[in-house]
Amino acid sequence: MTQTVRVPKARQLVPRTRVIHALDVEDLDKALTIANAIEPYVDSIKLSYPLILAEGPQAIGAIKEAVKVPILTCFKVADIPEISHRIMKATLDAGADGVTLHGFVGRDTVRECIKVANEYNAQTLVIAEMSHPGAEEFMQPVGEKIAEMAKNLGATGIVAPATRPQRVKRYREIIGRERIIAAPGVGSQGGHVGDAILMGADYEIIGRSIYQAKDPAETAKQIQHQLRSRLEGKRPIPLIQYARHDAV
Ligand code: NUP
Repeated sequence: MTQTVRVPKARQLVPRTRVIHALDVEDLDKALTIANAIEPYVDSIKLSYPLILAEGPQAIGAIKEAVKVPILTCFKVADIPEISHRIMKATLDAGADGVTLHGFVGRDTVRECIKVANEYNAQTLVIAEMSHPGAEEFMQPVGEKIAEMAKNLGATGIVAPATRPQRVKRYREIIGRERIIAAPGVGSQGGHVGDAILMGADYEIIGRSIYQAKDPAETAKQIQHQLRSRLEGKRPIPLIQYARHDAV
């Protein structure tokens, strides 16, 4: 008799606070404390190499158990399709609800990653253009093609730089209204709270400004207030309502 494998259903990203917290600490206890404290002010918690290399992949499940928001992993998958397939499966089996992956490796890898993610109902964010200055060197010239590919392959969305809000605007034009844009680079990297969302992003990814703060929960709360007052009277929020995304 064949055994039925139960695939866990992934939690879905819902734009409520419009903030994804990049919880890049290296200690699980600290991560759990911060995750619990900041949960009311974020739509998702994103985990990456700093925590997972220090604490192992079971840290994904541990954080997930402690909160109700979806857990994204940011391993920026960028391998040949066969290995990317295995990375994706291991990540999703560990409890991730969504992942980031690189687009520059080409459509065979991206297609494979999306295929695996879809089996878990998990979200895929394809990195079109990174937020650091060096991304202008090689990534920016191909970013728009990557975004187009991500759209055509049915990715949940893309990652675009909050450090360059005009680029976010351009990416929104390319991917249309039914794909997510998550924009890192707010705070420590110089991006201002709200700029990327006003240019058409759905979420701003914020890490150090929150987890390195003396009081991460209070800081996340203040960021939420700041974001709300910047968006007040401007274009509201659910992603399907992006009828226009001209500059505000
Ligand atoms: O282009 C990217 N830029 C970026 O900073 C793509 C990313 N995934 N990130 C991640 O976002 C980065 O790895 C970190 O987890 C987070 C930004 O954190 P911070 O600069 O707000 O501390």
